[in-house]
Amino acid sequence: MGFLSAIKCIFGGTPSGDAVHGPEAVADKTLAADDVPAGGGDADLLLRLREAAPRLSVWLGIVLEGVETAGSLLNTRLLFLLRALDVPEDEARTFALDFDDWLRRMDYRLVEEFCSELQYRLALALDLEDEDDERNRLFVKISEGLARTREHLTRRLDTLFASHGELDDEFWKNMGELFIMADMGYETSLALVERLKNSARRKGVTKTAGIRDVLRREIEDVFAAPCRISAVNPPEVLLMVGVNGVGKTTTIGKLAHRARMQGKKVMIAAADTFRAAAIEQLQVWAERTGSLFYAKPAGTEPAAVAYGAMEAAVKEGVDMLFVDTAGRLQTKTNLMEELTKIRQVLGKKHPGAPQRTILVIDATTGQNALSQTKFFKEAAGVDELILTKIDGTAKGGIAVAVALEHGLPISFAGLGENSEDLRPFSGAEYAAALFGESGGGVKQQRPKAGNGHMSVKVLLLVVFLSL
Ligand SMILES: Nc1nc2c(ncn2[C@@H]2O[C@H](COP(=O)(O)OP(=O)(O)OP(=O)(O)O)[C@@H](O)[C@H]2O)c(=O)[nH]1
Ligand SMILES: [Mg+2]
Repeated sequence: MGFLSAIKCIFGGTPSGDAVHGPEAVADKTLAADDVPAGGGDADLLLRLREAAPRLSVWLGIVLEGVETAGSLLNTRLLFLLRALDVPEDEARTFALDFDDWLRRMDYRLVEEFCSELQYRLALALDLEDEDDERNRLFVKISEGLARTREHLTRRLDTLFASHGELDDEFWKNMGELFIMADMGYETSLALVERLKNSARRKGVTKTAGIRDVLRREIEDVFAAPCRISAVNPPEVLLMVGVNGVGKTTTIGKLAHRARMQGKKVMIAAADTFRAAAIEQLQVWAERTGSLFYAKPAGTEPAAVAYGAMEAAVKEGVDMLFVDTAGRLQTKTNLMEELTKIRQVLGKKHPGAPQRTILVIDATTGQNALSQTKFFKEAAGVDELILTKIDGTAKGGIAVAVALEHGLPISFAGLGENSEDLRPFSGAEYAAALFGESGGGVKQQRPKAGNGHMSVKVLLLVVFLSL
């Protein structure tokens, strides 16, 4: 089933269970759109779309010309674009209806307030996230976040290269110091220098002039994600852990949004029972993303919430269950044991759960991120990392240190506070952003995910447009 059909199905279903709250049903609402004949009544607009570069941002730019606010003109143009892409009529309408509903709930009126979200939704729904256009948007954001680290790093690298011609001991010693200053930590810096030395020897590089490229490739390799079996017996359970305020709850909201846009049925569970406000914050995300929500009163034992949520998720037949946990200091043994208990309870109810225990790390954190990873790995068996707040003054080197020291993949990068501000992490792009190169032509590392239903249509259109 395509994403749009799936979303309709999900919205059509009525959730049950005491503590489970479903998304507001939108299927019976009507969309305020001028009626455009299927196949496109506006020949001029269609011609312009055909003649434009086959990129989502370009198409969106064309259909949004003259549209300043949400309303019937926006809906009409959106439907026009989807029809031009040969999206089935009912799926196109459901997409537009869902977006219109989201605009209402968020109280957004102006195009500049929601344009980025619209492009993100279309990219996910049309399976175009790996398109150059989208990758460049991500690269620009990562680049901005890493600007300060890059500035320091490139300036120091330039000075180092200028003052050394040969790759001698003095050069490597200075290189190590440079990494330490870029927040990579002592051990990691030494390890990275060793890797670089070996790599340069293998490639026959003996002069400093050739080392920049070796360095970038080495950093890319540090982030190379191992292949793993991704198929799971649903529901797939994601347990979110980390210290206070790193962005666990927000990241759950963003991941839930992605999953919903890809047609998945999602449940979010509030195992952070420490504060009532934390439960409410999560509930807002559940409502915003159209996910089911599971909670018990504040003060309930977190493992009891995990138990109930797992049961409800199986009963509801959800595809993904996100379990939020309270922020905790990695050195507080009793709180870390609580995580072990949550894991055990989930696994007992649903063999293999949690399939993904995700440690969220704030990219503006310094060396403490290494200790966070160590302790959370021990207590909660971390499978992957998500790096948040890269849009802030990210300490670029810390990601390299954590990946190198703990050998954990970084799956996503958080680039802001909105639901769309989360993108698959790419080591190649990160390395390029760190060393000040352009994002164009950066090799993809991640396999393409998502449904292929609408992408086939897009592919056909692109082929058609290029004839
Ligand atoms: N700039 C930026 N802010 C973010 C990002 N992710 C989260 N935030 C903000 O960081 C703050 C804390 O986020 P939460 O999601 O509440 O963090 P948490 O880890 O759940 O916090 P606790 O539950 O209190 O431990 C909020 O103001 C978020 O909007 C990001 O990628 N970029
Ligand atoms: Mg939280």
